[in-house]
Amino acid sequence: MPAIIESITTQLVDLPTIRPHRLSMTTMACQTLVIVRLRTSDGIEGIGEGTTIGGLSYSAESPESIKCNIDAWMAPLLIGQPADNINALMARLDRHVRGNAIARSALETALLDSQGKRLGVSVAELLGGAVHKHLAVLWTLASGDTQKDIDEAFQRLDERRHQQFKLKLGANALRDDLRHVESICAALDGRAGVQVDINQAWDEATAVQGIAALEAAGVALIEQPISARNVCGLTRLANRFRVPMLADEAVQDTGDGLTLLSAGFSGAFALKIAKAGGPRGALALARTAQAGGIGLYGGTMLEGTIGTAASLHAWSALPSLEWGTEMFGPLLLKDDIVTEGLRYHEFGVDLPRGPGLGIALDEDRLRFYSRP
Ligand code: MUC
Ligand code: MG
Repeated sequence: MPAIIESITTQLVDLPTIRPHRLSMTTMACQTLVIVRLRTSDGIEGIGEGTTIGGLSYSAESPESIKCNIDAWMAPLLIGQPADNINALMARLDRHVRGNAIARSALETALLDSQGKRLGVSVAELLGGAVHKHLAVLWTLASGDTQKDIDEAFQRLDERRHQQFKLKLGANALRDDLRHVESICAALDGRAGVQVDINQAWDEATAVQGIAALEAAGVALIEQPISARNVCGLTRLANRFRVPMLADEAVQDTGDGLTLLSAGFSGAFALKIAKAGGPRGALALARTAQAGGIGLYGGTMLEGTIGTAASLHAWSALPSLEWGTEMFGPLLLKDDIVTEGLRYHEFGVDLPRGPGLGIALDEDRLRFYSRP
């Protein structure tokens, strides 16, 4: 008799950030996690996380919509079903639910955690096995102040925590953004790599001007300079410059991957479990990219430890991640809701050991940070 899914509950958890995190479309002082707890008839609890950035400023899902749509529409499709066939359960969701990739990802993570615990294996093992146990992790400098960012970078380098840095552009005038990047590149020259993320803030003409200057300053990678919908524009920029373009908002899942490949895009894809509807969808996109000769980057939606661990299990299953990862979400948060956090050291993070995600909730802190 397979175990049956008996209940699925969701909680909104608000965790303060260690400093304001400034992106082109929002400044975050707090991150909201949607925590999913999925209980089955054999007494196992699987946990998952659905997280976005800045309310509705990153995608069409907000923390509140993730919670509401799981509670009202998605959980009822899963409750009463056998818990051990994740392909069948996700196919059932696919039949009845459009969109809502972040909510799906939270549920798929909880199902994988549950099944891993049931079989006594890690999520990475469920996904075929870990090729890597330690993954490189960059840090985003986004305090909004150039000197603070430089000080923060040197601190991270001295701690041997990060040696690649991402800068967030697009909130300021182009001239000011370029001055900011040039100062940081000059300060870090030879000690660390720098890449930038514009989060769609530029039009193509601004991008041509900006990228020429960024390339000259030694920036290694340019993430989503223009609108996610402008696939032809991103392809033109990738063909025009030597510095590679990283598609983020433009590539959610395999469908987008195929569109970019068909348009002739060359560059790299940012994988995120939240964009692809879960770890399995993100790995499917990775395979599409690999088939098209596109490099991979392990992306974050600035998730807490549960979402970050789920991503790490997925990324660990990939033979190569040419551009490393940005799985630093938990380090941006002042506190955590798990008993033991991830281990960051030697410019990267260790894959947590299973069963399941290898992560346990701290009930007291979860209660403290949960919305009433
Ligand atoms: C994004 O757009 O990539 C990832 C790192 C960071 O600082 O913001 C996120 C979102
Ligand atoms: Mg991005």
